[in-house]
Amino acid sequence: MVVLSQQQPPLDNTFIRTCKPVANTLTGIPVIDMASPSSHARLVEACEELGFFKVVNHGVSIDLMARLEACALQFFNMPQADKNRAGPPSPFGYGSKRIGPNGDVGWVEYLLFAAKSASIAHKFNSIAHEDPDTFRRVLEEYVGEMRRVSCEVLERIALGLGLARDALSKLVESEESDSCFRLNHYPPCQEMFQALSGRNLVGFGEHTDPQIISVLRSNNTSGLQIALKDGTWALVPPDQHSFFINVGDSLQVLTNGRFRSVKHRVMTDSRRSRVSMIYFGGPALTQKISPMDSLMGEGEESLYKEFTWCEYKNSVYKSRLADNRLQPFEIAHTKSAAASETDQAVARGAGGQ
Ligand SMILES: O=C(O)CCC(=O)C(=O)O
Repeated sequence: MVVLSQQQPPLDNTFIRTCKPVANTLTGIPVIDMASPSSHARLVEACEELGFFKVVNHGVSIDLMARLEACALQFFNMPQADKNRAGPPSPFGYGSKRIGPNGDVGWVEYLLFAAKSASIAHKFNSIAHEDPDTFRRVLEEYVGEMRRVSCEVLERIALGLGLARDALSKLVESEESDSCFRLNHYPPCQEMFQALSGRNLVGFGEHTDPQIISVLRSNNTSGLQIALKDGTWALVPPDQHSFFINVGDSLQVLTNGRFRSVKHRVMTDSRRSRVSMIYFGGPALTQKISPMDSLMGEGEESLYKEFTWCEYKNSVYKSRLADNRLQPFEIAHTKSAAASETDQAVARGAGGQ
């Protein structure tokens, strides 16, 4: 009798990154009701504490979200060779498992677009789809809505900070704004379940978003996690009718570190595919980014050197996802002589000398 081996074929682990499962579910996510005019202070608090919040009553039609998700799935369900025609993502287009040019990998495939009509139309010349015109129209409509939502959120944040209403939104609203849009698909990983030995498969590794603000919507499959202030990870329960907003690195710099650019990552669900759509609101390439004078307290020192968005983008492009990408722009402050003399005196006092 011939006994067939029950062993699974070895996994090609080039694209496999795993993590310990996280038990902590984020409860008490700040929920901002866009229909209520009194959300400014809560928004500022959410940006300071978590760098992350949820937006409801945003005015975006659920039907539009569902139509874009359906178009995206039609694309991702096509044969690999057809999808590859829209790649590589250099930087825009279709990508699979490789994220960026520096060796980051994840269990994800994606379509990345510049958030401008002309650029979207151009990209659609290489996108194979059963109804490319509908896909393009729905995508453009959705991206327009994301620009509106991100500007409305930024207006409220600005008011909450005591700035002019358009002080932040104008950076994203400008014709030259360098925003982009990403459709991610995380196929389920059921066939690998055993080989993962209880660990989670990384879909998108930990990172912060470099832009000003990101507006994320996913289907009802879980997977998103954010890092809390103490460095621990928390699961974000999905909500397909709402948007999750991330503070990006540029907004952290504009507020001189008062707001927190939130570190996040995505784990693959073993049974259900996750589809997410993210609008990354970025400024114009020539826009200078540095802490805003009007937000600096008396005597407060800038924590960052000034850079243009183009300089920061180029620097990010050379880094790995998990790097602290603001680090090359941080200013190390030594305490003033007077302050350190006071410290020394306090220390002497504490030592009883
Ligand atoms: O898929 C998600 O929910 C988040 C993905 C993400 O962080 C990204 O595309 O930058």
